Amino acid sequence: YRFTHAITRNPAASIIAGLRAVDTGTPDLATMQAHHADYIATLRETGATVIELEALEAYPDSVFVEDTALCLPSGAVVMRPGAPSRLGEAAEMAPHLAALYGDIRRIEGADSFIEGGDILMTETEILVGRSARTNAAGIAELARLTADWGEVVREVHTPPGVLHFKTDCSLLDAETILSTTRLSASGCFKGYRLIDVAEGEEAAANTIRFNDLVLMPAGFPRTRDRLVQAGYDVREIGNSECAKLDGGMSCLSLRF
Ligand code: CIR
Repeated sequence: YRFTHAITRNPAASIIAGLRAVDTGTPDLATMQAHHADYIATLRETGATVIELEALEAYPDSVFVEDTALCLPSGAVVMRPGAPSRLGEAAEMAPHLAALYGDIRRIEGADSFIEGGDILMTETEILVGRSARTNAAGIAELARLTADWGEVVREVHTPPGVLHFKTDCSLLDAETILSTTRLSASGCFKGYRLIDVAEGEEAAANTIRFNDLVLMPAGFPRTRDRLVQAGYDVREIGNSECAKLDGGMSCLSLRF
């Protein structure tokens, strides 16, 4: 949760065609841009360098850069998104990561699918949730690709009907995870200290701990109070437009 860099991508006008599980209305580009600018300014406030990539009109969901790659201490791995319309986004990210990291590795198996939103990195392990976007072959390939970097990959499950594993959880510090109860009930966080989001505020589970701050979506006061009481320096960022596309705080950046 200590980072010197983040990569973001500006939202494209094509965002109105972004994927969504349930249609709750068309996202408004100007509002999304304002929220996105606030998000980037907050990351920068911690002293981190934020690399802002240009909007990609051909990929409506490309603002959600997290799904395209995994940035680890030893190198970066380019993902293979399970959403067909998002497959090309990973290739767009690859050259930027190659420029920053030198060597990069790629998930390549024709049957392997994995999106960054399903991956929660802690200090000791990489948890990857199987979901509609991430399959066992993708997880196994990630484990193979990162074993010589000393990474330990553990396969877990994203709750049914939930887009990504990290839709429902976030790492708050070395031993603490914020989670929905529908996810923590599976027992996958044994050994970690857990903070549950308040009932009815499940959409608050996708936050990011970024250096000294916790960025969380605005509008979830009971969960915010729990985090403040636990001692975290919380910043609320507007997320109304990304939420229409099942996106949140973690989706909007790659952090390393
Ligand atoms: C999608 O369905 O792929 C996008 N509309 C939302 C992606 C959110 N990404 C994330 O949680 N990491």
